[in-house]
Amino acid sequence: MKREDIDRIIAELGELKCRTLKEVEEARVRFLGKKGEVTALFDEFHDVSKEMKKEFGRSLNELKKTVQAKIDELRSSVEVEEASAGSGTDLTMPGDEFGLGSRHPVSIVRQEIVEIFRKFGYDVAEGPEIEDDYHVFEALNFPDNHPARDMQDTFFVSTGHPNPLLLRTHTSSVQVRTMEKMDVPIRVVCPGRVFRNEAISARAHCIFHQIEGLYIDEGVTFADLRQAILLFAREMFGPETEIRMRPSYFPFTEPSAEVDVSCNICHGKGCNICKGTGWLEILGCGMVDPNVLEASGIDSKKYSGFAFGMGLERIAMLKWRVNDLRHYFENDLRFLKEFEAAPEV
Ligand code: 2NL
Repeated sequence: MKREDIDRIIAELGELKCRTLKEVEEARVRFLGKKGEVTALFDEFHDVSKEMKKEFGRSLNELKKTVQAKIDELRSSVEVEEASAGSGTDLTMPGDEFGLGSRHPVSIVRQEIVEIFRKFGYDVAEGPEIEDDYHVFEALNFPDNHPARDMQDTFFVSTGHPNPLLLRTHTSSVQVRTMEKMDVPIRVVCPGRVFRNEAISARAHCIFHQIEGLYIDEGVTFADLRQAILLFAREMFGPETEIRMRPSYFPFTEPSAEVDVSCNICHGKGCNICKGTGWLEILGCGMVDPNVLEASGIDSKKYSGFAFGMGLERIAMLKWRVNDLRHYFENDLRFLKEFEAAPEV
């Protein structure tokens, strides 16, 4: 055994390159295997003279460690390469699906309605979900003893306060804020989330969505209201659509009406969607009560206006015939994926 044998192995080690794990294993066997070059030197060690044993012994142990470290290093770098681009990856495989999501049915309906009213010249206004009694009830002509003002029907955020905060029960509060800020003529639609203290079932939910509209100018009449609603209904449900108005009551409008559209499923013949009547109820509306105009600083002798409101889940139910309200809030992907794939812009 000679010094040169050790130096030769170190030199070979410096040149060593492996491209596959198989080549790494072959290199390990070549140096450290039973018949390997390093193993052979250990065998020759028996014949080394006594005085040289100490020096050669240390060199030999160092050599073995160096070889082992080099093999380990080669193995891990080959493993990294193979994992990224090597034989383990098929670059022709199709990529993972990049899900864009889909629009929620309530968003689809809201955008459709907003676009129709934009064409008619209406602006869109939004406002706070947490409101005060004044903007939700007082300014809208609700009498002090009205049941909606009760804890039973409305969620209060704070109580025992001279001006308690509550979650808005309709988006009319946004229209009140618009009347306070903007000059007449006013044309706005106000879409948004509203809250009522209801037990959750297929037909009721404590959160839902509304869109309300308001038009105030000189000389606005009930005929204008009827025509605006008719044009909207024909844009939304098709050009053949007819409407009918039934007398109703809201504290903030006088007179008030409930609007039905002709059933576009059975075309008036009667089906289980319109329950045999040929008509579907879609919204409530009326002429803005003079008290409501005056409360927001609008001269009710000079100006008049109409307002309307509808529930977006209700319209979505008519459009897609999904008759359990809870589907609209549970965000089950199997439900959401049924709707238009285009993301909201
Ligand atoms: C419905 C009925 C309605 C209004 C909302 C309104 C707002 C102002 C003044 C007067 Cl600031 N009225 N909004 C009027 C009539 C009906 O909603 O069934 N909503 C789901």
